[in-house]
Amino acid sequence: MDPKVEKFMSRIKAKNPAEAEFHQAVHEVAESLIPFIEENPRYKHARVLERIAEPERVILFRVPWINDKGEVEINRGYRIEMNSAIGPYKGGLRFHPTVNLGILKFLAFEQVFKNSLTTLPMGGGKGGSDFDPKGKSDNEVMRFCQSFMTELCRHIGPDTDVPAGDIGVGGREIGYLFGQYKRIKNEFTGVLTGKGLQWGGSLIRPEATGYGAVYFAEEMLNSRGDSLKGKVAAVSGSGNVAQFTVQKLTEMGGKALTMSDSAGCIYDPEGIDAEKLAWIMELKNIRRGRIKEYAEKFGCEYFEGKRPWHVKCDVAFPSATENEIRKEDAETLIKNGCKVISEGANMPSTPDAIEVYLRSRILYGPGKAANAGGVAVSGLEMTQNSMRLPWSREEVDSRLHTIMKNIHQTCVDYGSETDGYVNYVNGANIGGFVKVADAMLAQGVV
Ligand code: NDP
Ligand code: 2IT
Repeated sequence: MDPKVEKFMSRIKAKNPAEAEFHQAVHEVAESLIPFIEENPRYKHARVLERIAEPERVILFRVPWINDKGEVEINRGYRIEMNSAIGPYKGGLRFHPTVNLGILKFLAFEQVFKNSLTTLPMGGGKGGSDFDPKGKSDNEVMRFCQSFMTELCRHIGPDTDVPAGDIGVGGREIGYLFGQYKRIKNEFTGVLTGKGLQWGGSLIRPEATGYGAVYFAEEMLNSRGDSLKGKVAAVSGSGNVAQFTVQKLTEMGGKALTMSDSAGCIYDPEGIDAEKLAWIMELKNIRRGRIKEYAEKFGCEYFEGKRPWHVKCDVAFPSATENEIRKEDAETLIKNGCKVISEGANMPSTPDAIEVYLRSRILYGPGKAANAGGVAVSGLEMTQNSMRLPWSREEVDSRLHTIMKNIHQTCVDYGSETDGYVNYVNGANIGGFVKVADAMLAQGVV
């Protein structure tokens, strides 16, 4: 390891003990940025990287609520306000039992660079709770959301901090959160994104992350004179990001062979076409069932407890959660001919899996670039809310497409190596850093 990176990381670890995912995210960025900062001493003298790695504010609170049996339950709520140099804090809320401070700090840290890459004026933040929506009734979810927002509402606002969805937080939760915010503040504002279309939401926001990850894969392939047409893909997850990845991939002439959830994965060699996807959307978004039921319904294989990386594919779209592709999975993917990884999820590949991709010179689009379409359309939702004027589906989709092309170009500009190989990790980290760092320099030591 570069001794400068090692020294920087030992301070981060000492200051943020027991936050493994945060260390992992910061380490990856430090490896790209420390050599760049050595060549650009203005960032070094102002200690910009050290400041970026320290949240501007962390809010941690009790979320008490009453379940359907009349018992009191207590969860923990968080909001990490990471960086506001280029706009209000912006980023999702995650409700999942694994949520802790280190996970949300890694997500907030990634969000700062991602939001900068979109070119829109958004700072970085993330929040959530260890609340598990699985198996809870609608009423329980509503009471939890109301209690969560009763505290969160004093910290957020349309010009201060604008949360959205992430794992376990979709249209239903955003509705309950928005209702409670409006009730307490007596204000109808764009304080959350991912809202319903009748009350300030944007067309294409639900689709945006998955569509964006597919547009990004297409851009990477185009750079090598290829395209997604006729390609077969392994997709993990079966939530928001995975569903719209499969939809757009199919529209663009590719075929998704797999989807998964936390219990296992399905493998459908015929491909998950539009009709089967509609069935999955009903299963996951309305009935809230398990992906295993797909195998029973359509008569294909189901692998209990497995992720889909053993399946032969041209492209992989990890779209479930962090660290879901390990070194051995990366080696299997490459051995089976996979040439493109476009990350819909945040940090789905472990550092040694990323090493395998880069050594193999495949097209690897890291999450902060490839999944930026979601927050980009959140930014467009904020714009429409400010104008009090909604855009058409075509307008939003074409802006999303342009943003993904621009992010790709930024990665090429900052990540091209002497032999022409594009290291999208360096490209995204440096490309995302420059705008935030220059804003921090201009605004003084704050
Ligand atoms: P959803 O809650 O809609 O879906 C999550 C999916 O991933 C489900 O299929 C879930 O399975 C699976 N999953 C979640 N946690 C685990 C786990 N620990 N192990 C195995 N499978 C798991 O979330 P999203 O689709 O919104 O988010 C997916 C990923 O995309 C996350 O990494 C998120 O941070 C990232 N992302 C999301 C954006 C958005 O706009 N929503 C934007 C950018 C990134 P199960 O139902 O069994 O839990
Ligand atoms: O990780 C992410 O970029 C998101 N969950 C979306 C954030 C947002 O504000 O739309």
